[in-house]
Amino acid sequence: MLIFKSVLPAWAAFAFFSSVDAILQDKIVTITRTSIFVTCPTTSASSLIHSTSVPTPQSPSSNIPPDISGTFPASVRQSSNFNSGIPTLSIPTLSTSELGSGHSTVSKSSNYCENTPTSRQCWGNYSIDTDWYSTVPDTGVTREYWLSIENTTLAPDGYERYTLTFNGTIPGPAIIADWGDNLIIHVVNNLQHNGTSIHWHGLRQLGSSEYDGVPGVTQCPIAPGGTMTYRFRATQYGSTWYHSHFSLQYADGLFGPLILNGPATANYDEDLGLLFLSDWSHTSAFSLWDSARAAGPPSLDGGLVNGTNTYNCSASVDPNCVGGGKKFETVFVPGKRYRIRLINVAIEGHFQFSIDGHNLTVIANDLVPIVPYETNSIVIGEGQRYDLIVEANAEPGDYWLRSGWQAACAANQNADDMTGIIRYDASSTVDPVTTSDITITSNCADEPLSNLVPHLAMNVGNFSEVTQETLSFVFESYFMWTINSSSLYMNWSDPTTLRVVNNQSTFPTEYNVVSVEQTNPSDEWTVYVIKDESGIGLSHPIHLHGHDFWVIGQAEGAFDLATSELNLVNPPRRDVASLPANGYLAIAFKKDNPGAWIMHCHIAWHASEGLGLQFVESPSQITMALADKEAFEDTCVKWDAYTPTEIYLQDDSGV
Ligand SMILES: [Cu+2]
Repeated sequence: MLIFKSVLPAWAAFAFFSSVDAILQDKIVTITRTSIFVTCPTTSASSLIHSTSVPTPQSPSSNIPPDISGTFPASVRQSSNFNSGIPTLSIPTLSTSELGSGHSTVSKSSNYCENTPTSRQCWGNYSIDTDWYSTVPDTGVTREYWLSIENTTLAPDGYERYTLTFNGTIPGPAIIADWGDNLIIHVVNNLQHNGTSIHWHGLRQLGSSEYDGVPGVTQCPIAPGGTMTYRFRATQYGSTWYHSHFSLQYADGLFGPLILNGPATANYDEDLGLLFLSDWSHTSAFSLWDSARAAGPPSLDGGLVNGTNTYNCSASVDPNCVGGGKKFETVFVPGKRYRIRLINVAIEGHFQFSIDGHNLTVIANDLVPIVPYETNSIVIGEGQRYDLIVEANAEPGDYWLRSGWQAACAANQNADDMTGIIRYDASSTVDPVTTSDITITSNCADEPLSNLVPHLAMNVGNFSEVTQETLSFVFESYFMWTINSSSLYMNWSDPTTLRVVNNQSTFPTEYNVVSVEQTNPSDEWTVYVIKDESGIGLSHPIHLHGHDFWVIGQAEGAFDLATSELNLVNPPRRDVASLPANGYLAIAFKKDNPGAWIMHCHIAWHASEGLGLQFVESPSQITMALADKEAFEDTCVKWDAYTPTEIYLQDDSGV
């Protein structure tokens, strides 16, 4: 269903670029593609949406190394102890051997409660009421995954093009873990002429900031042919994704689902996994980059729903328009309640998602469970997630599922065709005839803040000042966004984190470093207001790494510290929120996670155009275990050894 055939067994040369310094796609790397996953068989998400792209979990005893000859050193191939080298987090835990659902070795507390379709608020000895910022189940489970980054010719919508993939598919394979598990993820860069770096979106990386995956911030890129092993703990739960944070790579297909099982604020019968909404181009994002930054982002060719769609090739003489694309489809059983983990991974585009004839119950925003609310459509910006419950309570039939492209936010050439199909009869093959009564809004805003009420109520604590940052732009030979007059540009060879652990306290201006120093460990917060004074008239989905932030203000118009209203009482809490056009976004976060954390716009073009800054938080407390530091430095040594032979030089912010 979702694995696309690799159309060309051997590669032809592609010529995408007009300038010699652009980053170009790699030549084919011959790989016998076998995706191997080694997990404990405990996950409760059925991930039906990914059923054909997720290999059957293997037991640890069948720890088969990936079939990529020579890629993994013997020590990795033969490792049977997945706990070795895992960072130890100073998080209080309630017990030393507790798990969520499906485990038999749990020491059960008097509050023990099984997570079932009628008790989704339960999670063993924990629950939806547990404060996950301070308490994490000690599952004792480590899950190990291998991701191979490859360039592959695919035709996701029936138009064949060069793509970048994890293990050959778009989206990549699902990484699934339980709340509290340790994760070890080996990333192999099988590209020949590009570095890479993988980010685990929304994860707090408490005590493991060096595995946040941002090139130039938390690591050097992984050189071609190289491997990097990311090690961190799932201290949160919910729906998120992993993606390349290297330049524009995720726009060419480098993204995949990351599901962390845990409790929920409403009951459901079946977990359908991540549902990816995206726009999609028929050429590489890198081939569009020069014109995008010189003349503005292009109108892309169409969109995908979970990596698939149909593009009309009937009248085309373009040899790449091969046809054969498919609509995303899933089948509902009448009366069942389905959990859909919705995500927007567009390069540039907002969606107003809906399913004809069905209501949506919203139970989480990003990695934060919320008080459930019901709606007939939901607005979702780039990088955001909403967990939805959909009850199969309509008259049995075929129904359109609509991404709901918001044309006022960005242009697209097939905006009305970003659809999938919900069927009640698996044997049906007809297109639905249903219509939508949704009016697509034009303001590119987030869901109303009043709808997004965190279930675990938390107020903003002590802060001493409100820092204001100004978003604007400069246009020299091309367009660059600026924050406080500086456009972000990261030196891939000189990552912030390495500077910090080597006790360097100064940073280049273009690193856009904002210092955050914790002086009172008990309860100290920082408040930032980003004001759009660019006059461009676009809203920006602002994403912060390393923290959930409290959305304390979000409005059009000028910010005035004396008169603008800031809500400090259980405001929405998440990791991406919209900065309204010509308006402001005010956020607060607790100074509780030492690290170098980038905050950037999640419109891919804008991040490449320098719309970002980085918080260097409590640098004296950023520590790295010796093995992690050695691995860090090894990645940099290999990157530095590669760069003299680099063909495609950095020509954007780097992130
Ligand atoms: Cu932006």
